[in-house]
Amino acid sequence: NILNLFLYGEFCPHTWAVHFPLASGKRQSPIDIPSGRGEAVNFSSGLAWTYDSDACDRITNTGHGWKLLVSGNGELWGGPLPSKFKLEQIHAHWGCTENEGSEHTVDGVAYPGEIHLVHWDSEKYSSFAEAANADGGLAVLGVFITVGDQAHDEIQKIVDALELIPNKDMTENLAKTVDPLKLLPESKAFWNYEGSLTTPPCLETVNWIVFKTPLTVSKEQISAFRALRAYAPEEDKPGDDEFGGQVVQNFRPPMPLCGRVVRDCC
Ligand code: GRE
Ligand code: ZN
Repeated sequence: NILNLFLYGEFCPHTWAVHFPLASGKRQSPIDIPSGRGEAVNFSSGLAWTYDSDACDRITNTGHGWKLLVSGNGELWGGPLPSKFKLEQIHAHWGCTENEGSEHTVDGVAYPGEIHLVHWDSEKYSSFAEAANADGGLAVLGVFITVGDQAHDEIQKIVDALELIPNKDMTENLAKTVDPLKLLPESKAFWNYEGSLTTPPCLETVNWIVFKTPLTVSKEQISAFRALRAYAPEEDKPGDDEFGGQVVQNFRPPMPLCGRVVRDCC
């Protein structure tokens, strides 16, 4: 299975289109956001959300990063969204150094990382899989990660769990549940555009909402992300892999805008 290969090593983003033709489509994500040139819009209702404070209680190593599984309720609506969207999972992207790691960039500049809160239209569709294949079926909140002096309390709950899931396909209960609300930045201002999943199969079904304000984590916290292993315990450590089998980099670079409009919301 192609999706079992490490997507950022030998089978890197540049080659995805060989197996997933959509990867060279015209509404791919991420993009480089032109910050001053967005189309200013005021939606009839503001973007809103409600999340159970203990919504995330399990974490898994996907082989290309960590993913929080959701068993509580999470709903997102308003702003650019036509109906109610349900929280499915939360994951993140990061890089080898603090000069790279986010998927979206702003005026050509990357942040050290980016968190994705993935939601699906549960009013129109009956499953995540069905929604992921339907135009506008998904809504993803993107939150940039910046590195500062302060460790982030909610991110620390994730960091503490990473040593329990060192290898691909390992899943564990979180000792302390994660509150999705606490992974969102202080300001609600965001950019909005129509794009895709940033990993194969790169389906062009995502309504992207990227917050302008980043979340601050410590250097130690983002370093802990890079210690995850991209291989399963029963597999030998991939010796010829340039990354030594660690998930030190798991972001896709910006894709062409192809005339798409980026909306600027506050
Ligand atoms: C990803 O794998 O990175 C991803 C998803 C779903 C939506 C957006 C996204 O799995 O970036
Ligand atoms: Zn993602």
